[in-house]
Amino acid sequence: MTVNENYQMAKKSYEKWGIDVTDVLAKLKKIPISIHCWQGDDVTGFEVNQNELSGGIEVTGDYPGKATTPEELRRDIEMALSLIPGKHRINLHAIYAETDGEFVERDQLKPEHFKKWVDWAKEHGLGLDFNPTLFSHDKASDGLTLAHPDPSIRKFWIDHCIASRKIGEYFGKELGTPCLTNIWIPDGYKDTPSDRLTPRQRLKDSLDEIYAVEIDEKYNLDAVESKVFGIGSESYVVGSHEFYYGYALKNNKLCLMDTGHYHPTETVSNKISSMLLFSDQLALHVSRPVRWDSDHVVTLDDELKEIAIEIVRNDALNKVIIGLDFFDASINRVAAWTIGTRNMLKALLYGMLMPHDHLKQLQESGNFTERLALQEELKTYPFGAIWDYYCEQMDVPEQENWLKNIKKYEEEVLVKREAE
Ligand code: RNT
Ligand code: ZN
Repeated sequence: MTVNENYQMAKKSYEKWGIDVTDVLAKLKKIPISIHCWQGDDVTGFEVNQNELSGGIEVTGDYPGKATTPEELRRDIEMALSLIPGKHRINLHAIYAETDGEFVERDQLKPEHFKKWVDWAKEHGLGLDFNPTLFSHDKASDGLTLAHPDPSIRKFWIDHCIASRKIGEYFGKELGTPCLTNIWIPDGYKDTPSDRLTPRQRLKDSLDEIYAVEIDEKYNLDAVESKVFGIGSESYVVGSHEFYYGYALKNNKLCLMDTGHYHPTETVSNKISSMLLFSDQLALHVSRPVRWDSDHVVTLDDELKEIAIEIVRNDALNKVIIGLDFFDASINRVAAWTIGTRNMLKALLYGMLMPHDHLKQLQESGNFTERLALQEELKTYPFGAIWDYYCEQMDVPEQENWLKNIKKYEEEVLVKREAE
């Protein structure tokens, strides 16, 4: 049986429930995923005075072929994009600036340092998102940045964040699609604080200063990302969920939820509906925490599906900005992007192939037996056949066939990098 024959059969199963599969695929095509550039080089970046990765995040593994120049990184992203169906976005960090070998402090970064990224994004029809980098720097070596007691250190990071928002504005203007500029800071304490309020008061004041600079939302959207703990900030994180949720609501900013940033049994899927009642838009860093915020490559697990289902059934595809955040150096990095992004898309497709109105109705009428029965039976519907057809239509390899391309790329490009 061909991919198309399988598809035609599978389609009938969904049509039984009134699902217009052709329409679903047309919709899926329009969902952009913001793919993080930092999977390609283990969050290293291209700064002239490179610092070790800090901020309580960790990349483990030593797989050959890590990108060490902007050209290599872009080439690797292009490779991954050729295996991922759809048009997507690339998410950059300030440490990916290109300064022609000159040292430029982070508070001095300008749009021109990202011109090559913009030219490349234009060439490939990609949107760009951005993040100031408030880690891997000597002014962040004690684990405090925007909440630092020293006003000069705080000022440095405030200026860096303002510079970053201007870079975001530049991306938005050049590419005709608003850039999401997301602030995440590592600030926190290893041990029990004697004062939880003062650092949070300082963070609030720093954010107020950063956002006092007005930038048109047509070009740049601001997000804030919370966390529950990090390595070295096990007992207290200044920018907790409550902190940023409050801040975002009051100041009309986007709350960004990273799926690795909550207690192990707390799920982001269960937060989306509540938050959407009070905010027009939300943002996500889809990751996979394994026992801790380990940033494993995203797999098609129950929580990923549940997140996608929530976005789809609440008609929130235009309200939830989906970004990825994982970094694994123990496997082929280009494959990591491919696997994680394809999984995010698969989860969305899975969520779109469900009779949500009917399922909602079953719940409203108290028919929990049928609700459970149907939810379970749908799990073994021929979803894979629809996915394969979608890949074929979008001109990317279906099933595991993309692995051949990766292997070839590894032999011809990645392995050779090591030898140089
Ligand atoms: C860290 C946050 C943050 C980073 C990136 C590199 O815990 O998740 O989003 O992973 O900014
Ligand atoms: Zn994140």
